[in-house]
Amino acid sequence: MSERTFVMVKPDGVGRRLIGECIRRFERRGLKLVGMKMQIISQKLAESHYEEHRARPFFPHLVQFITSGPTVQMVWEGKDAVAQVRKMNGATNSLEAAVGTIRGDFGLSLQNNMIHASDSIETAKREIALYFDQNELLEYAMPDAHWLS
Ligand code: 3AN
Repeated sequence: MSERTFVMVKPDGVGRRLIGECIRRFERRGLKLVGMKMQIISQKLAESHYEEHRARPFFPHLVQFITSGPTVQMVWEGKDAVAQVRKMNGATNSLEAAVGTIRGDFGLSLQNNMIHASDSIETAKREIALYFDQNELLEYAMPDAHWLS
């Protein structure tokens, strides 16, 4: 089923010049980019994004890290997009992420793990709304769509 997922290249991914590498992988997979922006996110936005981790001991570090430099926000659309992207990103802890995944190929730690992606369709809806207005998400046709449904 076609769905949308939210993806963010974190400050380590931007700082290591790997934005293009991430985009290239999602494009080649057959996903469609429907929204993209770049920003240093505010403390308030970071806290909202990681709301579910508020009580965890690593929360302050998580917020400090994600606000420490530029990040890239994207919305990718396609068949089973949420699960596809989670699989392509790899396990949260880069050391456990399979080689061939983004984290498995480039990540060095649990925190500096390059990239974030929504873990369910519900989370994707919440995260997309947190970062994008409706008019920033594009609807357009791709010529290869019939191969990818
Ligand atoms: P994912 O990003 O794979 O969905 P989550 O949502 O469990 O993982 O965690 C959000 C982020 O919090 C992770 N990407 C990682 O940067 C950080 N994190 C998760 N667990 C820990 C931990 N035990 N210690 C430090 N940082 C953590």
